[in-house]
Amino acid sequence: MGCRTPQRHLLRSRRHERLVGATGIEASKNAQHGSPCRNGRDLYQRAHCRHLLRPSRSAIFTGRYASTTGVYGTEIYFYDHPEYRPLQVAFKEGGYKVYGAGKLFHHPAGCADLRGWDEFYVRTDAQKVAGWPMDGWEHGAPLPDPYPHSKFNQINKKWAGKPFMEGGPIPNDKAESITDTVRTQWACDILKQSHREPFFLALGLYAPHFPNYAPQKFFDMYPTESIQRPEWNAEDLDDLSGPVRRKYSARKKAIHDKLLELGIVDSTLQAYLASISYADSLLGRVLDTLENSPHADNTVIVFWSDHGYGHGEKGNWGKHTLWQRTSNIPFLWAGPGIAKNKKTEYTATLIDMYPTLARLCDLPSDSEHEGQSLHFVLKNPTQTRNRSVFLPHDHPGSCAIINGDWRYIYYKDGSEELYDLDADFHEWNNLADNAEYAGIKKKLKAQAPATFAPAGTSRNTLQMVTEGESFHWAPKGE
Ligand SMILES: [Ca+2]
Repeated sequence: MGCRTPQRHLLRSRRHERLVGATGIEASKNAQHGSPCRNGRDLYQRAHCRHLLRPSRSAIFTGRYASTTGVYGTEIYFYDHPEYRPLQVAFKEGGYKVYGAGKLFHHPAGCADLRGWDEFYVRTDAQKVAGWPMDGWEHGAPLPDPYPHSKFNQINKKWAGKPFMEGGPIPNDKAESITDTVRTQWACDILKQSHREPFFLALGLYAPHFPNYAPQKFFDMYPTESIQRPEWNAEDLDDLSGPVRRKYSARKKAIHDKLLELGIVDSTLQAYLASISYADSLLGRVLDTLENSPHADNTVIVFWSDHGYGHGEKGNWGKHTLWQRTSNIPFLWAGPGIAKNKKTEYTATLIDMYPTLARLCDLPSDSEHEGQSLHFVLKNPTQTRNRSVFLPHDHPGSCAIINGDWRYIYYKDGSEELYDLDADFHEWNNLADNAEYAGIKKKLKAQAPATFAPAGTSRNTLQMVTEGESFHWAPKGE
């Protein structure tokens, strides 16, 4: 490590990649069962991706960073920026039939961008007149017994169905009634059809995500006594700035320490792993259906997650941070013109998906996209170039800049962090104050957006207005 010059650091290989980047923990059972890099089917191009958080769905569908759209949280891009052409509309205008189902957008009512879809599936007609919520566990979906299932929530006298830290098994005989299964089967039925026109099919699985409910058989794959916990460093927060240290010390006390006290760390991890394997089984169902369909040889597949997840690292359980555990995701491609059984070291981001699909599927171009088409690296994974990508925080002015193994974080209060993930995969050693890396820090910071768009219109100032099977947003009181 010591022999490298700072100049070389900005483009170098990453040696500590893991199989399933989103988990934050090694999910070895998944590989046996059929992970996103499925057994016997490792035909994906794999790219690192380090982007996102809540606004990632808006970023995917608009091809723009939060610093441009103003969607740092739960703002609605199609309210503030109706002029943006979302991905599904680009497919529609490109001559495709367009189908969608599941958690593609933020899941509460009023967040689905209904433009462009020939069919957007929800399970009940009641959802269509209620603003198209894409909840996974409402409207009659099976729930675990007891409910809530997690001790964390059972002792919470204010439990109101909020799913944070919740998880548990669903009886196997109800597996086909779980929302993700129902939506997957709908997508498979679309794939089985003969299509006279080209088609775009998007399926958003809720799992893995709190509540981590999944069929019992997937829990059985991960006995709690065999759970491998992530590596935690008790002194990890010590080298962070005061505000960041205080925030995550408080969060650790409220959540991480409570899980340890209740003795439910392993069962919480078990539920997460079970949900991953459940989602993986549904992915397998889609791939099997596609392979047995007339569309097997001329379909581009992209598999992604909109965020990763922390499991006690830096005291954090969840997302909403600028650290790599919450933004490192699986990003896998397959199809005509894409190299098979390869991975790449290229630094990619989810906003690359839209321009990549536009290139591969001959869609109308959009010069305002801030990502770039990955077609060249999908064809030849060794064609990496020096590149920085940007990860927004949940407010303007704070962000992470990622380039290869380097991650530079700055907060709007002036706090800084710098990590070398090649030497320090866990991001335990904050190098921001180390003069040796001042040049690296400066180069990365120069890649940050010059300005941040103000946050978009707050949902608190808007009301959703339903009209038959559609809806729109309007200022409250109008
Ligand atoms: Ca540290």
